Amino acid sequence: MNQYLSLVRTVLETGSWQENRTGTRTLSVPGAMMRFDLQKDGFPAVTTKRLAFKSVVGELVGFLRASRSAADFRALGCKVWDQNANENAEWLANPYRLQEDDLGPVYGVQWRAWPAYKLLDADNSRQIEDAQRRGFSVVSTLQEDGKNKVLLYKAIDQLRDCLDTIIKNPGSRRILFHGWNCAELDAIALPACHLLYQFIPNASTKEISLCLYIRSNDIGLGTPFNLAEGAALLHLVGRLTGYTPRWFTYFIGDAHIYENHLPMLEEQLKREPYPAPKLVLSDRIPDYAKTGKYEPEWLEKVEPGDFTLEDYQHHAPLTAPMAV
Ligand code: UFP
Repeated sequence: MNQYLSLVRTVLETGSWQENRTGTRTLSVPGAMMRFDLQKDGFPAVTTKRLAFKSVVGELVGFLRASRSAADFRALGCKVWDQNANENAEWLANPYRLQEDDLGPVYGVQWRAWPAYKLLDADNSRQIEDAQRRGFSVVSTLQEDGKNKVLLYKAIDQLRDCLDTIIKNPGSRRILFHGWNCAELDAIALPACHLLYQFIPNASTKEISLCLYIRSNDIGLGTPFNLAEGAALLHLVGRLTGYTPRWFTYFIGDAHIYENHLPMLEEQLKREPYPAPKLVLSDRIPDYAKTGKYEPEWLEKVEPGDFTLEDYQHHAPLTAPMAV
C-alpha cells in the first residue's frame, strides 16, 4: 500500500487549503490516481492502521441489496451511515427524508434500481412495444401539449446488466454502472462520491479489471474504505462471471485531507507498511469458472461473512472525526 502513502505525501506536499460545506477545511489536490495489480500486489488494505474491513464488506453487501436505511447498514455491521442519516441538519430538513435512518436513494438503489421513465407518444406503438420488451411497464396515460402520451417506468438493475454483459459480450467497452443520478440529487443524504464503475473483462486472459471514479475522496478516512470496497466488489464480480480480478484503477477528482486528520496521517507516514493481505471469498459463492452455471442472484445472497482478509498484518488502529 505504498501507493496510498504516496498519495498522502502528494496531498501534503502539493495540496492547497480549501473551504467546504463541512466547516473543516481541507488540503486538496485536483485529480489523483492509483493502480493496483490485484494478482501481484495482493488486496489493497491499508496496513499503517487497522482497516475496518467488517464495516467495508457490510456496506458493500448493503449496496448490493439496494439498502437506503442506516439501520440496514448497521444490521450488516456498518455504522458509517448513521451520522449522514441522522445528524446532517440539511438532510434532517429535507422533505424527501422519510423517517429516522433514511438516506434516500443512495448508491445501491441507483446500482440495482435506477428509476427510468419514458414519456412516449400514445400512437407510436413501435416505441411503446420496444420499451415493454425491455422491461418498461405502462404507468399511466396523460396529455401534453394536446397530445396523448404514455408514461412508462422501469427500475434498471445496472449491476446485474453489467454481469450479464460480462458473460455474453466480454468485448464490450460499455460495461459500467453509475451512481450519479442527477434527477435525484435533491432527495438523498449524500450525493454519490464513488460514482462510476467500469468493468473491463478480457476473454483471452480470463482476467477482469475495474476502473473506479470517485468525485470527492477523504484521503484519511474515505480512501482506505473505498479502495477495499471496490477491490472486494471486483473479486465478487470475477467469481460470479468466471474471471480472475486483475487491475484495479482508482481515479479521484477532488482528493483531500481534512485538517483534523493531519495527525493521524503524519503518524501513518512514520509507520513501515506491512505486506498486503489476501482476500478470500467463501466457497459458498459459486465460481462460474468451475461450475459453468451463471448465478447472478448471489449479488443479493452474499453475506458480509463471505469476505475474509487473510494474513492481514497492520499497525495499531487510528481514528479521526468524520466530516458530515
Ligand atoms: N466520502 C468519501 N468516500 C465515500 C463517501 C464520502 O471519501 O464513499 F460516501 C467523503 C468525501 C468528502 C465527503 O470528504 O465524504 C463528501 O462530501 P461532499 O459531498 O461535499 O464531497
